[in-house]
Amino acid sequence: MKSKKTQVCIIGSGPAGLLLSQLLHNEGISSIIVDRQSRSRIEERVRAGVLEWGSVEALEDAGIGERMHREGLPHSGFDLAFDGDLHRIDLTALVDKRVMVYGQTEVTIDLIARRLKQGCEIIFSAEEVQPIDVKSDAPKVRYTKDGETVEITCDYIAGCDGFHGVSRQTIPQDILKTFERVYPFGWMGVLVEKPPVSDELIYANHQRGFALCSMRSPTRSRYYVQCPTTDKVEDWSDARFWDELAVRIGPQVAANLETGDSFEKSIAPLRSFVAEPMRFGNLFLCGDAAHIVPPTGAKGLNLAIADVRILSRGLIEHYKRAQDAYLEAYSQTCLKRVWKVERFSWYMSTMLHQFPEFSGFEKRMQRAEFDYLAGSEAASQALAENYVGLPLEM
Ligand code: RFL
Ligand code: PHB
Repeated sequence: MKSKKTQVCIIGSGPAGLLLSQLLHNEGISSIIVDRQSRSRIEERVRAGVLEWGSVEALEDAGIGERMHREGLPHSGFDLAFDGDLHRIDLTALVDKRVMVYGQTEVTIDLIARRLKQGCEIIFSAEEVQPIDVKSDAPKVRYTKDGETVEITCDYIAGCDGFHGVSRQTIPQDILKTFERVYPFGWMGVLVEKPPVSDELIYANHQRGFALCSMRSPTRSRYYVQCPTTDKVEDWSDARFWDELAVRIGPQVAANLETGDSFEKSIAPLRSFVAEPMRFGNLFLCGDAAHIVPPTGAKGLNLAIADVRILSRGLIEHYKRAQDAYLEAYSQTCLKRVWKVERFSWYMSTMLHQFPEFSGFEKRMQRAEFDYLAGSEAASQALAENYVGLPLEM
C-alpha cells in the first residue's frame, strides 16, 4: 500500500473542499483533496447561481475574485410575484447590501484551476474513499486509484463530500442525529442561450406552481418550474417548459420572455436536512455533507462557504497560534447559523410553492404573507436580511 501525508485531508472537490484547501494554503497549511468523480464531471455540474456578499469576499480571499468581478452580475434586488402581482425586494435600500449572480460551475472551475496551479494534489476519480481512525491523533483517508490502494495520514479530515458522501456515514448512529423534511415536488431547470426575461431574479408563486427566472450572464438564462417528483426530464419538451413558465410568470413578464433550445435540463428534488453534530473526533463535516436546504432561498452553496470560513478560521488558529477554541466550537457555531438558514429556506419554499396537501386555508396564508411583505417595510427588511446572508456568527 502506498502512503502519503498532509495536515488536512479533504474528501470532496466541490466548492466547500476546494475553498477550504485554498484558504488553508493561503496560511501555509497543506492539504490533499480526494474526489470520486473526474475533473470534467465536476466542472460540468450546473447548480447554484447566487452568492451572498460574504461568499464573494471569501472567494476574493481565495484569489479568484478577478473573473468573478469581471463576469459576475451584482444584483441589488429581486422580485416576488404572486398570481401575476409583483413586489420588489430592494436589497440595497432595505439592508444596504447586494448579492452576486455567478454560477457555482464557474466558482468550481476557477478554484480547481488555481489549486492545481499552486501545486495542490487533487486526486480525481478515486474509488472506495474511506475515512479511518477518525478518533485517533493520526486519522487517515484510504482510497483506490488505478488498482492501487493509497492511505493518506493527516491531522484532520474535512468531510466535504456532499449529501451522498461517505464522511457523514462514518459517524456512529448513536451519536449522529438527523432531521429531515422531503418536499412533495422538485424543480425542473433549464439553461438557454438567450438574454434573461428581466434584469433581476423573479420568484413566482402561481396556482399552477412555483417558477423562478434566473440567469448566468446577460446572454444566458436559467429558468425553473416546480414539477411533481415523479416527472422525468423527457416529460418536459422545450415547448412544454416555455408554455408552462409563461403562464406562471404572468403575461406582463412573459411579454419579454425570449425562448430557444435549452442546452441543459435537469430535475432536482427539494429537501431540508441537518445532521448533528458536525464534528466527530478529528473529522469535520462541511457543506452538503452536513445539511441540505431547498434552493428557494439560494442558500446551499452559501451555507457551504460559511462552514468553510468557520472551519478554516479554527484550523488556522490551531496551526498558527496553538489555539483550539474556534475548532472546539466548530459544530456549535455552524449549527446555530445552519438552523437559521434552514428556517429561511423552508419559509421561502413554503410561501412560494403549491403543496398538494394544502387546503384553502394554507393558500390564503401564502397570499397573506405576500401581501404583508408588499405592504410592510419591516417584513421586507427581514426577508432581505436573510437573502443577502446573515453574519457568520449570530
Ligand atoms: P458538492 O458540490 O456536492 O461537492 C461534493 C463533492 O464530493 C464528491 N464526493 C465524494 N468524493 C469522494 N468520496 C465519496 N464517497 C464522495 N461522494 C461525493 C462529489 O463528487 C463532489 O465533487 O458539495 P459542497 O462542496 O458542500 O457544495 C454544496 C453545493 O454544491 C450545494 O449546496 C448547492 O449546489 C445546492 N444546490 C443549489 N443551491 C443553490 O443555492 N441554488 C441552486 O440552484 C442549487 N441547485 C443544488 C442544486 C444541488 C444539487 N445537488 C446536490 C444534486 C442542484 C442540484 C442538482
Ligand atoms: C439559479 O440561478 O440557479 C438559482 C438562483 C436563485 C435560487 C436558486 C437557483 O434561489
